[in-house]
Amino acid sequence: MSDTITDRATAAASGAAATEQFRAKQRSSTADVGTKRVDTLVTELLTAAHDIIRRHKVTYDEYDALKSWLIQVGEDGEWPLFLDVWLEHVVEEVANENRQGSKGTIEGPYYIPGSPSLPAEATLPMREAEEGTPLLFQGQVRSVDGTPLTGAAVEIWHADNDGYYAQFASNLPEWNLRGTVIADDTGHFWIHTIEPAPYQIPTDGSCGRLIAAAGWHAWRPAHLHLKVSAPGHQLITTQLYFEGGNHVADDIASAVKPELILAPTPVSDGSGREVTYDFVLDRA
Ligand code: MBD
Ligand code: FE
Repeated sequence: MSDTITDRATAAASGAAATEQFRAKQRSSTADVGTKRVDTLVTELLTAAHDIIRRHKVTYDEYDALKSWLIQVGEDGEWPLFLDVWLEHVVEEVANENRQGSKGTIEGPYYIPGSPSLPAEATLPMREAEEGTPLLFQGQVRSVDGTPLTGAAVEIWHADNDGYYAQFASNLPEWNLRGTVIADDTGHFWIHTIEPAPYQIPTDGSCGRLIAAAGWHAWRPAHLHLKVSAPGHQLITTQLYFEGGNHVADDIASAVKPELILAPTPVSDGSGREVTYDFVLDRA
């Protein structure tokens, strides 16, 4: 499988697309971070680095290895991947620590806004013979007080049965396995899709080189990405995983939480699996 990944989702190709996407959707510009805040955060970051260099007696060879690796991360376009895999989970933890409703987790580098709008019961855009176990993902969107949220939007995006994301790998239709499902009057939705495969960080780029150099593995467990929103409520960015799947217990991106693990059951007519998961949104 890793050979196929290298062919169809090279670090340079997926990295360039992720960098371009980030520039288009960036939450705010750097100008919004005040001088005092930059001073505090960057001083503390540098002080931590100085301390590590002293404690581990970092050599000039190691310093040059770092410098050349950092240059390469930018050339590969892998800053979005690097940051979302190794830092975003703590930013998400801090951002959402006071939420009462459903847990969220990281967005990752492969979200694209504006996916096709679909009715409350819908099949995600997919190829004619899309491979993978059929999955019916259904549920209800409610407010923290239990009120069903009429017309809530459930944006979903996920990898295919080979671990590829549309618009970040070649040979996939533009919106493959991406859609915005509008829940019905009672906040319910029924999404027909296929189960995604685990995701491997490209092995041919800087992140892959770091993983190999450190002796780590390169895998994220299979997951559905979601953004769930409704008027007057806080949007939830989350991911859902599959009980018993590979790397659920050792996600390279540290983004699994116990509340986010689905346990789908076989559909009685043998046509795949189904699972129910409800979203509870905090008030804005
Ligand atoms: C992914 O699919 C992903 O969700 C994250 C967070 C990082 C890399 C690839
Ligand atoms: Fe992902």
